[in-house]
Amino acid sequence: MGHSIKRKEDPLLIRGRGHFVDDIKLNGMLFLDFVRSPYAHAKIKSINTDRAKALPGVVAVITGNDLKGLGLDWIPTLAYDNMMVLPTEKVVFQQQEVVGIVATDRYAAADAVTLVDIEYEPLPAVSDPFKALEKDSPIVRDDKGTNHIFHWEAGDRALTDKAIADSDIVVKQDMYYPRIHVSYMETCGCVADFDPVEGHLTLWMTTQAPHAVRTVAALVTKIPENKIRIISPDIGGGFGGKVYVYPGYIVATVGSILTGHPVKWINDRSDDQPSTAFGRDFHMSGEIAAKKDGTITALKIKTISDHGAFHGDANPTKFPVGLFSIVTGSYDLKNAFCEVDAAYTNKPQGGITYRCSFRVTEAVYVVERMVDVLAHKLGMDPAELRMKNFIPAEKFPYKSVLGWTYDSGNYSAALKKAMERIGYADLRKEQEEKRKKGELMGIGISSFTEIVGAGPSHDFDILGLKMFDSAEIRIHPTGKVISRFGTKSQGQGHQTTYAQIIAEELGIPTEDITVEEGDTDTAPYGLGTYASRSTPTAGAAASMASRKIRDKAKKIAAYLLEAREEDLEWERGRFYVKGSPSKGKTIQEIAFAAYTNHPPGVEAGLEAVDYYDPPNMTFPFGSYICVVDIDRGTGEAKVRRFIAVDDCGNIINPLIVDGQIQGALTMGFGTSFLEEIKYDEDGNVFGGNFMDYLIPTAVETPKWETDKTVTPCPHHPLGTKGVGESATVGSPAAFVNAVVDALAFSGITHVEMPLNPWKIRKALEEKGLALEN
Ligand code: MCN
Ligand code: CUM
Repeated sequence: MGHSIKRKEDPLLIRGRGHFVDDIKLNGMLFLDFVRSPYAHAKIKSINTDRAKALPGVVAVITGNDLKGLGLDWIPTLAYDNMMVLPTEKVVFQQQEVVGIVATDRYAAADAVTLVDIEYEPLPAVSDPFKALEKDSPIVRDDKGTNHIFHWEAGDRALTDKAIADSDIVVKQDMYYPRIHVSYMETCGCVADFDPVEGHLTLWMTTQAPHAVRTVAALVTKIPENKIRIISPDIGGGFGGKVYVYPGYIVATVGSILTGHPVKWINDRSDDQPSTAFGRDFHMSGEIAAKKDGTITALKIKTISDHGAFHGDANPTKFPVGLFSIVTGSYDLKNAFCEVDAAYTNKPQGGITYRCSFRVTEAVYVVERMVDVLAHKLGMDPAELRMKNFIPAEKFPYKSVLGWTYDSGNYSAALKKAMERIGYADLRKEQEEKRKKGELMGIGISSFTEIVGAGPSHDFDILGLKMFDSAEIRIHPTGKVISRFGTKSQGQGHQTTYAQIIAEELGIPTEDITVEEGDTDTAPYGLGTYASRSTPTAGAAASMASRKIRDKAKKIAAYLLEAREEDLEWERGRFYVKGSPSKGKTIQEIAFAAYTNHPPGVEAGLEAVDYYDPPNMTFPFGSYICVVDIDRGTGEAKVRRFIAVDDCGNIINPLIVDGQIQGALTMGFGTSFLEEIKYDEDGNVFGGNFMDYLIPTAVETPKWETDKTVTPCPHHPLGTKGVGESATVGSPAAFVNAVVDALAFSGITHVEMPLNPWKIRKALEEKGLALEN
């Protein structure tokens, strides 16, 4: 632990020897493609599949009515809603799957897609959640009769209103967190193979949560759970988008059942981007109040959340908006209130994806932006305002006014370190001088607090499945280890870091430890990888299972050494007799004895399973500082420097953590400057493919500087906290704060993401700051 060993998974991947879903080729395998809706909202008057069926190579054509016969035209989502698999009466978003075509090859399937004749009657669509919540809005979901999904609130409204009324200064700011797509390298897909003789389904699929999917599949299809095997092979990025269940998985399965052949479905990019789950789409109105000296007295946030046509979040909390109530962030606030109203619109489902920690992204963005808006209003340095209001290090464990118990933290230390690294005081002087010369530069801070690691099972479940996670460790006679986990890496490096945890606990070299995940037939039950929960849950389980093995190993060692257990001492990889260090047995010798010479009364073998239910979430944090220079001609904001100081407690592998942070910063950068999916009034999608959805490449991406502080987690067996999402959660506020900081002197209080040159140029023009060509 603590060593930057290279990732064990990489040699295979970089030599093209990975095993992704599309690498699976089975005898007689057929291919599935979809006819998709050109309309955002339309009645289906008729579907004629004759011409498609007549095309050579077409084996089956599957419509909503076919699924209805099987009770599969609608299925439950992970958020207690239902979603259409294929429509029978109307379509509810553009690019929705309408008819599935199963053919002998991909090309025949794609050709047949163009031969299905569907008569639509367009209906008025609603793509704006504010309009969706108005009385006369078109209704997206006839089964619900309303576009209002839920109202949720946290905190004391009356006390917060009173604190706001009693304060010296109040500032308000509206802000929109745009709809974005994770744009993983590998699109969603599966291979479904139903064996009619055994009544057994094998489903290779791009899912982050194979066990949960299997249980839900068993309940929905009535195929017994032991006859469903879900395998998540290598996954080319999930980022939350592969927790959701998509029609392709179900129609491929039905296709295999109907045809008796394996069926493969792989989304094209331009199918995937506009139809799979998006992230964010949160319209927030913030209000922050303070005393003249900068003491923050209250925070109030009102939000309209756009969920698209189905509420499908894989949200493991009892709160419909995930962990948004972490919105008081790093600050010691006495009064806070937040409320969210969620709307159905004619868009695909989503909200909780894109390294979001379940709405923590939105919460961090709004509080970190509000603090900056307040600082500018007060004429106070944003760093000073933060330092003044941080939860002091000595107050941990800290109970927030909205109900979370933060495990540990030292926020001022992280911010101080970031300020020193970037030379904050000098930058402020430079900014002043540049402004005199008419040059625009800005400095943006974000001091975020994350909440990850779901979770304590009393508060966290998915459809009743409790949020623990698991590790199973088997040591074989020669001391080599096979370990299996209920989580599923999509690129996070679990094969390496779990091996490091076991190596730390048992002293077995990492190269002797195999880590397996993602096969429900072999791995112990677990809830999967998302919410940066793997290290806090399954990582902890690896520790606990190792310790169980150590306890048994001690018994065997005592027997071998003819000593009492109490007289044995553990050093990495070895028990020895207290006082005579040369008299000892290595873990490998003990493993061999466990199968060849185990003590009477002790079971043979050396293995253990642990299901770890964490006592609390983990609360990683950090302080990021961004410096931008703005071109008054083009409106381009260029990131000159960006320093990220992260604290995720004790670190298992610094190289992997740094990779996680750099990747997540790049995604935060994309969110802030480039990416956005938009819809026009009729629900036509813009940004549904890589022609007009911009993601950062190596060319645009700034050079990241990273650093850390270490505040161990008090309740995790290794003192670690999660980290996978921290930088996506924390960084957008730093980018936007930097751009607004450059412009604030002119009275600009906010510019919406993505901060493209066009938007910044427009803001400059409004204030007479734009240079003419
Ligand atoms: N780690 C560590 N020391 C710590 C904390 C973490 O060495 N103190 C290591 C872990 O052991 C693990 C990695 O860092 O190898 C991430 O761990 P963790 O924070 O526990 O997050 P998860 O493994 O649960 O990954 C989920 C998280 C989420 S929710 C999204 S979204 C995301 C992310 O990870 N998706 C990713 N990072 C991603 N990285 C890649 N390459 N691909 C994705 O799809
Ligand atoms: Cu919110 S994206 Mo991750 O939790 O898989």
